[in-house]
Formats: sequence, structure tokens, C-alpha cells
Amino acid sequence: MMDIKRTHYARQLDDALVGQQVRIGGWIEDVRDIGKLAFVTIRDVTGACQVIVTGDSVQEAVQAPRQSAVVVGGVLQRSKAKDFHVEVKVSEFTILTKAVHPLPIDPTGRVESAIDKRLDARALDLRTPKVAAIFRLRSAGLENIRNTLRAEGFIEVNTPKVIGSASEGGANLFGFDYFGKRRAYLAQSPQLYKEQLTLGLDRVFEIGPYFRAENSHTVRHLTEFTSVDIEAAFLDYEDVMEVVERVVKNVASEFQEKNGADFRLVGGKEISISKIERLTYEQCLDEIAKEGEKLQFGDDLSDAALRKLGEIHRGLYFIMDWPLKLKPFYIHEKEDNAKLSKSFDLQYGYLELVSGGRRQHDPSKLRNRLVEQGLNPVNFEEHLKAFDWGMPPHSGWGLGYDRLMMILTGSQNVRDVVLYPRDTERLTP
Ligand code: AMO
Repeated sequence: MMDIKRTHYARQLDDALVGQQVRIGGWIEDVRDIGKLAFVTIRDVTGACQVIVTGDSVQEAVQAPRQSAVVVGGVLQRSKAKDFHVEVKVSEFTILTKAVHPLPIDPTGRVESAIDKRLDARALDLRTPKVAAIFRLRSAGLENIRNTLRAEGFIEVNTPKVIGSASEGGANLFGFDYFGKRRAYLAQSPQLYKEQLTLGLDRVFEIGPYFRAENSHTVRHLTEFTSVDIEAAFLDYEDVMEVVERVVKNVASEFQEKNGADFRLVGGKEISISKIERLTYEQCLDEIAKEGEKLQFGDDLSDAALRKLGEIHRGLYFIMDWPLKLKPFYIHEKEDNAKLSKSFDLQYGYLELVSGGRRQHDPSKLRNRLVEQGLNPVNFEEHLKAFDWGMPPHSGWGLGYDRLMMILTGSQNVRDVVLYPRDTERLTP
């Protein structure tokens, strides 16, 4: 029976193990043939190590296609090599699966490939150390967010993604036939469920997919993406702005302080997050006007306008108190000026990372808002009925996790931080 077990990862091989028998599992990266022996570099998920092959195995190692999966065993000895302190003097060299050449991309990272080629071969792309590091950071970030939110009394929930009616209004909805009986849709967000859950669970969060039939061709839009959503009873919008500030701050310091090696490898971005600046929508209009772009109260901030703002405010900042009519039906008006809303976006330069706000919890006002936005309250009855069961005032937000990862890892394209991105062109792999 073939023994496929390793005793160590490449990174664990150090001076303390010299003289011991070790076994490594990984992929052949380089082979240097110098006649009676060959120097082979084996890479696993933790790094690379050098192995010295002699005897009959030399031929096998020299002929082995690069990137084939192998296990190698032998005694660890000190090395004179420039890049390695120690090396394995091989007594066993087994090729487990041969790589078939030509490979679609070069996972050593020496030859760069365009993002589309890399995504077509994503599983192999992940063997590139920098790419694997992005996904380790992505995982560490999720754990960190879970810890932050749990410590603040939020419980994690999972709401349906196959639903009977829109959660965010009619646009951008993927619909399909449901057993020949009716239409069903993929959830654009957990918005309505998370609000209902504040009735019984008080503070909830969900980390899950959003589906949007968004015909956008940009480096920041996908049709399926991951969001962190929260909703909390008896908190106002300024309170949940503070929650998101803590969440983002903790992820950034997790990367900078606890995942330093991966963070440096990916070329991560150190972001300063002492106190995130809070601008109102109207202040933004003034700033944009000074830059020569005139917008009227009630106009949405165009891409061009956001890019101007992004040049003035290069890091993180909030835009709050948007005109009510620009915001979804579930957003609460400001008590002292009903034209404005208790809403906010968290921006990083021109890029929107989060949007949220206080929610309308008065069912009759909510019905009016639906009608104002051209939506039919009848289609929301399942949701609206919960508002008659003592709905608490509540606030929350949705954070685009892929966009946050894009910023923190210094990536230029959201596709870099998503394993198998989905956009208008891409449904595979
Ligand atoms: P919104 O529609 O602003 O809010 O979405 C929340 C956050 O999700 C991210 N995002 C996207 N990321 C990648 N590709 C896309 N196509 C895309 N669209 C949005 C952004 C955005 O800030 N229910 C509200 C949230 C709430 O109020 O709680 C909502 O869906 O980072």
C-alpha cells in the first residue's frame, strides 16, 4: 500500500530536526540535474524545501514533469545552499500524480498570467504562494469578524437564499421557475429576514452570498458576492456605524499584527483607522461643487463625483444622512428633517464598502414608503405582518466582504480575492 502520509510541512524543517527521518508531501517546483545527483525543490502550502536525490531516483526526478505531486522521505541534513539551511537526503522519491504539460499557467509566479487565464485555472493558481496567502487572510478575516460580533452579543444566523419575492425591490433579481408552480428568486440580500429576526433574537449577523443580476463590467462588481450583514434591536444608526468601525479596525489589525507574513506577501495595505471621518451627504455636495462638479440635492453621487471625493478623502470615511428618496424603502427618515434619512455608506476612497441605517419600524409608514418607491405592499405581506408583532426600532448594515478584502490585500480587482468569481461573463469554473 502506498504511504501518502507526511511527517512535516516544508516550513517545519529546521536545524532541530537534523539527523531525523522526515517525509514531505508537495509538488516539484524545480529540478537541477548535476549528473550523479539532482537538487529538487519541493513546495507545499507552507513553503519550499530542498531535497537531494541520488541513485536510481535521479532519472525519475529529472524526467518528472514540474508541478507533479510527490512524497519524498529521507534524513534531514544541513545544507550549503543559498536559500536553504537544511535539506532532505532522499531515500524515497515517489511521484503520486504527474502534471500534464503544458500547464495553463505558471504557479511559481515567475511568469505572470492575465487574471482570466488564472481564473480559468484557479485550482492551480492557488499553488502560487501570494494567491494562497490572500485566501488565508480572507479566512482569518472572517474568523475575526465572527469574534468581534459575537463578543458584542450578535448571534450568527443563516437565512434562505431561495425566496418567493424581492428583498431589495424589483431590479437586479435573478428569477427562475420553481417546480412549474411559481417564480422563485435568489436573495439579493438577507435584508427582510434580518430585520424580522430582531423581534426574537435581538442582535443577529449573517455571512453569506448576495445574488445580483447586475449588468456591470467593473473591477468591483460581481453577480454573486459575500456580505457580512448585521441587524440590532434598540440601536440607532450611529451605534451601528460604531460597530462597523470596530469590525473593520479589528480585521485590519488582525492582518497587520497577527498575519504579518501573509500580509506582507500579498502587498497588503496598512489602513489608518483611528476614528473614521463622518461626512454628511450635503457636505459631500459642497466638496464636490468646489471641485467643479455641480450636483443638486437629491442627486445620487455619480461615479465621477465619488472619484472626486475619493481624491479628497483617500482612506475610510462615512457619508451619512442621505436624501430619503435615494434610499431603499426600509430606511428611516430623520426625525428633524423628513427629506433626509438615517443612513450611511462607508467608503474607501471612491469605493463603497458598506451601506446601512436605521430602519422604518412603523408598519403604516413602511407601507407608504413601498408605494412611494413603486413597489406593491401586497408582495411584502409576509414581511409586513411581523411589524404588527411588536417590531423593535432597529438598525443594521451590509458590508461587501470581497471589497473589504480587495482594499486590505491591496488588490486591484475584486476577482483576485474571490475563489470562483461570478460576473456577467463568467459561470465557470
Ligand atoms: P447594498 O446594496 O449597498 O446594501 O450592498 C451592501 C454592500 O455590498 C457590496 N456590494 C457588492 N460587492 C460586489 N459586487 C456587487 N455587485 C456589489 N453590490 C454591492 C458593497 C455594498 O456596500 N440591504 C442593504 C444593506 C443594509 O442596509 O443592511 C444592501 O444590500 O460593498
